[in-house]
Amino acid sequence: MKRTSLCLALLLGTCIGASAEEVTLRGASAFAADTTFDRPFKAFVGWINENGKGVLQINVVGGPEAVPPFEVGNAVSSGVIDIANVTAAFYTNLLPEGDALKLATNTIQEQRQNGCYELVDQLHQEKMNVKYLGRTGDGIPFHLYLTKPIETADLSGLTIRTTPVYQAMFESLGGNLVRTAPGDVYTALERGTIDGYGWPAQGVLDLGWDEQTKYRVDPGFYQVDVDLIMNLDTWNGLGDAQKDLLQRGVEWVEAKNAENTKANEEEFAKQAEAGIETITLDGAAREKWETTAQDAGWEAIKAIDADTAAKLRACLTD
Ligand code: 173
Repeated sequence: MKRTSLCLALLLGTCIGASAEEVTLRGASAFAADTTFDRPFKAFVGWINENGKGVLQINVVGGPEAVPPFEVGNAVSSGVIDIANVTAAFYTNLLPEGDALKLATNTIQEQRQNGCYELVDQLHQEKMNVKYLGRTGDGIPFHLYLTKPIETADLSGLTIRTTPVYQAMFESLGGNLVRTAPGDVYTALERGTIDGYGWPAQGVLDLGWDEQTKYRVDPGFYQVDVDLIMNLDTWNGLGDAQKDLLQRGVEWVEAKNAENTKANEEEFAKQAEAGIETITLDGAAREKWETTAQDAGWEAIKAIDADTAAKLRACLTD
């Protein structure tokens, strides 16, 4: 009997590794369904569910309404959720160094070549019991959006919504900062409790924030990291075919990062149509803006762990 089922399994090609049976992972996204930073995850889940029949499926249990964005890291770390779509800025409580991912100037494909992916994966495994699968968002910078104009790289007198992404930079430029999840930005703008917010080049219109936004400050800075992370115990319990499927799915969705430069341009055109004016910092103001972004960003990582900061800088900016 046993031999027959083993042969059958071999014929069907599903008998590799510990978990030959189809596994269903519980997934969650830190970004609201059908908004910019959820779309690559949705595509990834679709790819897995299409190509992983009989091997592995992902059931997305929800977005920020199900798991608050700043809790997603904890949920994956503890195994409440198996796999998630989340930026490292939302789990700095578990992996403060993860904030360096935004400082990458190269692509995830380059990071897979130069060993950076392994380093980032190792940090996730050791510090938060998480397998780092990969990243979307390459090629999308962050910007400051405002309801009041600025003339130079000076944010004093302004209250700005932040996350760890913008914290060090905006603080160095004199801003008053309030940290909120994306879901609280609209109301904060409407009530006038903030004068602006940090957000990537893409997504403002999706969220309806254009109604409350007057200016985008250029240039952008840093690079979005929206990471696919997985509970390490769940990962370790998978068979080779399941791991291979996930890795192929991740690389498939990462290849789409190349579309982001064009998408940024399209988004800027839509922002302009929606009445968002561009404030372009030039000359000394631009220099200060860009230098502060880099210096304050890396100083913050160095203050967490100088050795890790040096290693990450070497491979994220080579
Ligand atoms: O502004 C944010 O909420 C934030 O940190 C972020 C990071 C990556 C993608 C989108 C938003």
